[in-house]
Amino acid sequence: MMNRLLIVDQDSDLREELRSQLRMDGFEADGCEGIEAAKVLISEGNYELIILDPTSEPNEHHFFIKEIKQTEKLKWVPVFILSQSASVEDKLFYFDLGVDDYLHKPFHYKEIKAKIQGILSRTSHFEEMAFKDPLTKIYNRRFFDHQISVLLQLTQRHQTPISLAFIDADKFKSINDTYGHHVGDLVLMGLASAIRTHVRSSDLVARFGGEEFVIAFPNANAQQAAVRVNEILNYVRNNPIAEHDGEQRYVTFSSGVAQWKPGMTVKSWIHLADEGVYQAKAEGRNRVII
Ligand code: GH3
Ligand code: MG
Ligand code: MG
Ligand code: MG
Repeated sequence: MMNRLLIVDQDSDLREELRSQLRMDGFEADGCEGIEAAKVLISEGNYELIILDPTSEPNEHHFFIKEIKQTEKLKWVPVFILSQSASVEDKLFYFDLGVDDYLHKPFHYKEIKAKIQGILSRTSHFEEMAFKDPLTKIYNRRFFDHQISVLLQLTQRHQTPISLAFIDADKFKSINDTYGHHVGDLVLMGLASAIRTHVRSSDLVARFGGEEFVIAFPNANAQQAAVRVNEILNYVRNNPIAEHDGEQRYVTFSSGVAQWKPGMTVKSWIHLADEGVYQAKAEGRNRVII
């Protein structure tokens, strides 16, 4: 996957030159002249790094950087200053604001490229540590809690539906008790990967805890989401998702699906989906309830 960068610089020649060099190195970059355009791009895009030259409007840029660092959705996005000033005071000032790196003009392309690669690899290492579940390699609850509010904001802005599926593996304790915890782990890994391969990249999948997973389906009403969850259930029901000692293991799950409705909190929304899980368990498991 290519990395998406945003270059905010008044100098359009430099911007275009840098964009085309970065593109040849596999970094996809957008460019714009000033803060107003940057705000529009940021609200619609998902940038992994923002490169800024603050020299033309220093005060506006200070505010802008503070705003980025205080916004829940953006505070983890690294900010790289590309300045016309080589003064140590300026550098320290920006590092104090929370920027991640600083380079002054004129610069060598190889140097900015090396710094960008360093930032992005530290970011991805950090994200892996903070937001991924080590067993299943999918997002953890912390990431889900963060990202679900971002998705809800988008939903409200675009007035599109969004649905949530809560998934709880059936009789998981007996898998552990019968075959051992290690096999239970393999089944969880297989279930997570089956879920992930059946959803779209715009859907949000996370391990909520233990043998429980959640999927948020943007742009789907409850019926549409339930169809998708049933596809996953059909798959895991009919295909072995783990193998050990030459034996194949299957699993089923119970799921509740709930569409977000105005006025709901994330908590009440999850609770509604979880009620579907209870009902599915009560009705015999291995099913999806809206
Ligand atoms: P139900 O169909 O009612 O959901 O039954 P269940 O056995 O799945 O439900 P219960 O909540 O009683 O048990 C969940 C089990 O999942 C218990 C716990 O040991 C197991 N589990 C949770 N996390 C892990 C894990 O990371 N690895 C393994 N192997 N087991 C886990
Ligand atoms: Mg459970
Ligand atoms: Mg349970
Ligand atoms: Mg269970």
